[in-house]
Amino acid sequence: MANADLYPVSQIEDQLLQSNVETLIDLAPLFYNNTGSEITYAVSSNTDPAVCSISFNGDVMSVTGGSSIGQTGIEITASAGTGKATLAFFVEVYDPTLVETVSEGFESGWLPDGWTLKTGTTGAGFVQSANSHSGSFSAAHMDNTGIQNDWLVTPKFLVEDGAKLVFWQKGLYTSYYDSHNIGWSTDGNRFTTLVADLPTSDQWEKVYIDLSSQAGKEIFLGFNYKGDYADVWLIDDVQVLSPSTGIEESFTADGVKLFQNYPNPFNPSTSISFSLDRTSEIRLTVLNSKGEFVSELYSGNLNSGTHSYEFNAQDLNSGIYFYSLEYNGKKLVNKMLLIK
Ligand SMILES: [Ca+2]
Repeated sequence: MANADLYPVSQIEDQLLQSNVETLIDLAPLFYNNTGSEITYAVSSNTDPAVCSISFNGDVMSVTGGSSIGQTGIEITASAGTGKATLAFFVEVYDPTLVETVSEGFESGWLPDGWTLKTGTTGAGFVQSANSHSGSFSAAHMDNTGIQNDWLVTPKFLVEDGAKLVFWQKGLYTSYYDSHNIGWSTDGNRFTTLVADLPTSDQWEKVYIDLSSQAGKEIFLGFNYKGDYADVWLIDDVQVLSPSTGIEESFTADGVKLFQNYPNPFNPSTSISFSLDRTSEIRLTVLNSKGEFVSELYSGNLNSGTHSYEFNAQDLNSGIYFYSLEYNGKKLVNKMLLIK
């Protein structure tokens, strides 16, 4: 109910936040308050609390990115005396330490490497389209006649615990009967529904789908179009984002210490240090997020004491890397983050 003594005078900007990072917003300037009472605040709606948590300290609102990436809609209610007023905003949370297990923008030939199509009864099925979210092309199920039941299938990948499918989509002529579904499969042929009847609009929008229910499995994901005359479903910038692989991090053992690289995150170079308590034969290497060899920084004998080596990632892509110190048949591993 509108109240003449308490109402918003400004909006809260939508927030783009890093996972586990807090931002503070002063709410006092956002409300006109002539009730004579102090305002108290509460969260009246948070569509996905795993993405973002909210708390209040006086007029200051703390917005903290959760452990789960995604989007959430927040509504807060301000109360003073008998007055009430609300403000709504969106929060998107990202996590730069996640690894891209699948990444496809549909910019090169059709189909992309490793992707497959299963085409149903009649119709054109999925094709490359010039209506894109980014770059020049997307994947699209185009308008056509007849009964259609078509699948655009990703390459097979291992689902890490906490992995998410993220993509952009848009629908045209959605008043026709149709349904847009996501399925998973271990053989690329028989699919089980993961999400049925995804709503689409005529604006590009980002979709997050949690893959935790499939964790530990190697699967294909399929974008499934079912329809009878029909609309257009555009898909672009498909990613599967996963926590990095299960490389065990350890920093100290037997009087040997592997220090956190500095700076971290870094771009493009960083210093990696370790200390030895006696003369040792060592090997210092850098691995990518899948544990694959990237570079050797030193191999040979070193005296006791602290040693530092520079790692330059000029030619590498952003993401998680590991550095590994091997000595006396043992290994210490630590993680570092390149952000370009
Ligand atoms: Ca594209």
